[in-house]
Amino acid sequence: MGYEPIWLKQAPLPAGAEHPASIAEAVELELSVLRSLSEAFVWSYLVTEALPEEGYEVLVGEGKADILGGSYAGVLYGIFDAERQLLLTDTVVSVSERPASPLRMLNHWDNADGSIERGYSGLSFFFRDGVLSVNDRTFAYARLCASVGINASVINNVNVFKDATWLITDRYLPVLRKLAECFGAYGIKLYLCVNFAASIEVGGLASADPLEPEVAEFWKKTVAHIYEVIPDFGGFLVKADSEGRPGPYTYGRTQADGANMLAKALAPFGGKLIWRCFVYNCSQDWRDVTTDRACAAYDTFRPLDGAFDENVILQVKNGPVDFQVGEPVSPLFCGMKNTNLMLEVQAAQEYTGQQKHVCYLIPMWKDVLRFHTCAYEKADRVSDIVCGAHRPGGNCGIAAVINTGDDDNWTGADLAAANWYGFGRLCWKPQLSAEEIASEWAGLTFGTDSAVRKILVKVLLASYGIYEKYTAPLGIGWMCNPNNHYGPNVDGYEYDRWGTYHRSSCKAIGVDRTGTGTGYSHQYPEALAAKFDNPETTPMAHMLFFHRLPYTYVLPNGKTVIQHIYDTHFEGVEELMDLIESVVTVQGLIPEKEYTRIMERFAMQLASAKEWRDRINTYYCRMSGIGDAKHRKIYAVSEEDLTYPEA
Ligand code: GCW
Repeated sequence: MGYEPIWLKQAPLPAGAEHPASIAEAVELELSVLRSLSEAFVWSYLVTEALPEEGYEVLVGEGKADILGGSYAGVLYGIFDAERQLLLTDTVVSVSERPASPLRMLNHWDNADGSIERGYSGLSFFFRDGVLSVNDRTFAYARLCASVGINASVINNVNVFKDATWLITDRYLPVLRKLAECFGAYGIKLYLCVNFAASIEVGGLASADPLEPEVAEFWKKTVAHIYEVIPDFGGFLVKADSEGRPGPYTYGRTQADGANMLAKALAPFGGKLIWRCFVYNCSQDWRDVTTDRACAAYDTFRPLDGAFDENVILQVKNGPVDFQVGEPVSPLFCGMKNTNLMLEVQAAQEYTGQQKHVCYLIPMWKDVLRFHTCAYEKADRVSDIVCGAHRPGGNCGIAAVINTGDDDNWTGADLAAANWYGFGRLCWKPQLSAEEIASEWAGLTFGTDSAVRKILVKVLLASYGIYEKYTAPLGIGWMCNPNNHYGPNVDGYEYDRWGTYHRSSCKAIGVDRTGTGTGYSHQYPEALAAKFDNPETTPMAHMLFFHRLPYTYVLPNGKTVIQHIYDTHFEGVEELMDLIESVVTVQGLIPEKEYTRIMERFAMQLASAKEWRDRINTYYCRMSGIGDAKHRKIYAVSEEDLTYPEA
């Protein structure tokens, strides 16, 4: 399978160019691209200690432009900035930049057999049938990543099985070294996910107890050997005690015991240990209404605040449950002041339409990043916390479960590449608006024709809101088909073990997570707890996440819950149809291949959106017995079952 240069297509490498063997070579190569884009300037560069390591300045003078970087990586980022400027504006102005987030990381959920967990863009381009390869595509990937400032990549799934458990051994280390060199040429560090039970599965020990000296010794030796082969190896990412994966709990140890043991093996080499907070009971009894999965991560980790080694970073999903379309921000960002934190978002659209639906996620991620945690007097936003405002030292950042695969266009849907592009840009500069990012991406990918660009930006910006409207209402989440998580199924998870319930009855819907309910809201600082305890001050997007409300409850927008459900579901589909109609006008203005692919996806999205609308509306109409005030088509069995609100 081939691959397209997507947002770098207007900045191709010189024909026949060799892969750079070092970052200095990548800088030279990229400089030649810059020269081919503009002869109006004499281009030169300089690495200077006067700038922060990854920072850069583009200094434009009479007929010349100098690119200064705090390192070769800084210079490289400066060159990509200049390329972007030239492609979007035809000229270059002076800029001075440094990245906001120290770690700007991609998490691939690629399995060694080549499949991708929650992958919607084909198979892995790293692995196939247990074999890892480094090839043209890997270099193209590294270049795309560097062009948006990504500096770290975890190439394998957090669920580490079978062959992947052996990545830390000589079976894979020689080829991993090649991969690390390819990445290194673009300023990217290689990280691996490890199996917490590797001391048993690979090491032949009887235990994976983190306090067992033999186990610690196994990891010390393993890590020392990795660094012998790959001197600039980044470190490990670990999913432990979660969804069946092994972890310290098996031995009665804490999450800190597990993380610190691995961190100590990495510390002498400057390696980082990233430990996920996605720990919850996935064998809940649905009859048990007192256990609330939303509370799990905070309940587990908050008591351990301050107990982690300096090179440990806890990686926290943006919301307390699992990448639903509109979750509140995880309270761990408020409560872990003595621990290094990293934010995890999901660009792979597991619950947001699986790259069949357009869903530009930058607006949602921006909401997370600018959320006030109320945990500090100043600099209390999530972005401040994950960018190191309170814990300098560089052990923090932002990671995205990425949406790439071996499809020609990398992300299955052409428009989904905006999430990959935008993720990198947002990590670099969280102040960029969702619109600026969309506009950059559209201009780079499809050229600066203003009609095309305007429409694509409009589509991207509207997409998240539309998706939110026609799927599960008011932030309640789930209601999707079990396992594959695509399409509507209101009760798909209702009587299952995953802790994800809506508990709809004929009178009310939602879970009471206030202080008098499951108590989840009180994991936040007082000001936020008070806000979320009151439906009048709870954001509409999270209303049914925090509250159990009667269908007749009047929301802050003046509508009853049931009417709001009907209205948003009809509107979502209508707005989608309008959007599709507007995209028809770019036919002939963008390449036919891309246009056809985009339209094929829209057809799938529209069919699915209608299914969502009709299932949700019908379910709640039948359940509540309340008809739509506007008498639109809902599939209630009999009109006699329904009452109608006064007009
Ligand atoms: O939501 C779940 C996904 C799993 C994933 C898990 C996680 C990698 O459905 O596929 O496993 O989250 O984040 O670990």
